[in-house]
Amino acid sequence: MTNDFPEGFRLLPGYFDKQAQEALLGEVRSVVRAAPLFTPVMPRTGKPFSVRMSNCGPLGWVSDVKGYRYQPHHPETGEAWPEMPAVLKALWADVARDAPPPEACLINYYEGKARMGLHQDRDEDTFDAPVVSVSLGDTAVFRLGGTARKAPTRSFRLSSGDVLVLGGASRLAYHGVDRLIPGSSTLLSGAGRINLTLRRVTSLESGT
Ligand code: MD3
Ligand code: FE
Repeated sequence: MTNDFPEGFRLLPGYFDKQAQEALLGEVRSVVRAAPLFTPVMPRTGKPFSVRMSNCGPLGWVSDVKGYRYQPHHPETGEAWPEMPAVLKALWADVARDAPPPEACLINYYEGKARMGLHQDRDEDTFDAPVVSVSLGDTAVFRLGGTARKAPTRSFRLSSGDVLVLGGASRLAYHGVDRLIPGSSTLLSGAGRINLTLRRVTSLESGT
């Protein structure tokens, strides 16, 4: 059936309860104090993203006119990314048991009409490890397709506290965020949504 979830795709609704979401939000706020949100721009065109970003962990994902890449420092402050909070390492250990440790946690901050177009995550040197994502704040209307851009897509909601694990065939699936549902969560002081995406970037064989 074309509309089944791909192999390796796991949605864990409510993985983090309200109290755990509050604690995680505190960790994110302290990361963002040290590594302020920046506005990435599209390679070549310089068109700004509608989502603002930061990172924690040894490597962070950035996008500028030169391209997409992982780097060990913040693009504006030049400082090393803050350490990945223990709770996120524990999440990875729980849901990505067989994979080497995560190297990057991308923090996406959505406000208002922010969205993310359909894309694949393929800036990593290895696709063996899953991608693990955590949603906080307003519910997102999320779109998941197949490994070909033209494959059919399905849409579903990601709510605060939900965890997604994208392993196996789903690791290279096209995906995006169509929109937020304003007022769907009271976790953040204003409206908005935070998504945390944990990734292994280098393969163990190639070293860092
Ligand atoms: C499906 N972020 O940062 S998270 C991204 O909600 C990204 O901010 C979205 O796509 C967000 O690259 C979606 C869920 C997600 C993350 C990675 C995936 C779904 C995925 C990789 C493959 C397939
Ligand atoms: Fe993505």
